[in-house]
Amino acid sequence: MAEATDIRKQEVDIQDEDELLMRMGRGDYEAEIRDLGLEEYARTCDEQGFVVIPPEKVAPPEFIERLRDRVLEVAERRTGTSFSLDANASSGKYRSEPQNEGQFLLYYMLFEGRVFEEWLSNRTMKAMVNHYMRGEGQLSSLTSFVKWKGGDYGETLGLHADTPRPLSGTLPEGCNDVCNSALCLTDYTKEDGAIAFVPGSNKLCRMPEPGERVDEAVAVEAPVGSLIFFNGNVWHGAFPKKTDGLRLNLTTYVCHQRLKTQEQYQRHVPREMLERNPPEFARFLGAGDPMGWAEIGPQFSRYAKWTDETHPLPEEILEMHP
Ligand SMILES: O=C(O)CCC(=O)C(=O)O
Ligand SMILES: [Fe+2]
Repeated sequence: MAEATDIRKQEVDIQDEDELLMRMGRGDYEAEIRDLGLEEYARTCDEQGFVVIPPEKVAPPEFIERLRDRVLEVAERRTGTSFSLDANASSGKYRSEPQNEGQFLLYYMLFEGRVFEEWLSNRTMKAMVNHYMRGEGQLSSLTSFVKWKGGDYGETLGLHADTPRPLSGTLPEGCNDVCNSALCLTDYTKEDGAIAFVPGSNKLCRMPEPGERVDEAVAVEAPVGSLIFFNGNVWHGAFPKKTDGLRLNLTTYVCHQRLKTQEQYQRHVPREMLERNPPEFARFLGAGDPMGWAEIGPQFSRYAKWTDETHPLPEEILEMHP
């Protein structure tokens, strides 16, 4: 280990250190945290496993409105029913799982409008992701939880940790296999079915037993436009929604690039979407990852052409995309 570090050091002397470290996935991601004034939020998230980043540090209100309108349109199309923020809803003809009373999830939102692509370049969200993933995170799923009066996970509040785990329920210690965030598209209050967290449970590195520490769960109350960011090991669920109207979010679930994603991205991201977004977007979607091949096989030589991930994808990779 010491030897490897020494070799790197020699290279560092003759090349630009930042660039070299960045290429090795060890960029100074904390500089971005500092630039955005997020140090305190990152520290809090490390300690208690979750943090609320206020709207003014996340996105302008017009952006949030545009996003929310689009989510409501998608909900209407997929369910065949109408939606308004202050009315309760129904799943209509929508049959996705899980089928809970008072709630459903809208999946695969990236392909539902440009506003979702724009979200994936949000500096605050990406800085927090990179705080945990050091440039090695990829989008696992982009979903929207739609909850209305009656939405309820029962007495356990549905407490769980998001990190994929073996049957034993033990979780890796670094807490950087996955991280997650809920962008609030409506106000979150306890009565409105706020997300619930057990502060510090991220340090236990295991799943909760049913009902364990449910009395310590706190409701995260946050105004619309807030970003609730949380790491993969923290125990969370939600309080029952007791009020009329909708609780809406956009949930950006990220995993380390060595893991399987929940939703299908990689080669399934259309070429034109890659061309109109920055190179980091392609990386975040695993578009430069040779895995997941069909009969044509791995095509490693094409993928090896993208050695500098700050550059746009080369033609050899773009032509692999529909
Ligand atoms: O807000 C909820 O209902 C639970 C959210 C959750 O478990 C998640 O986003 O991973
Ligand atoms: Fe979760």
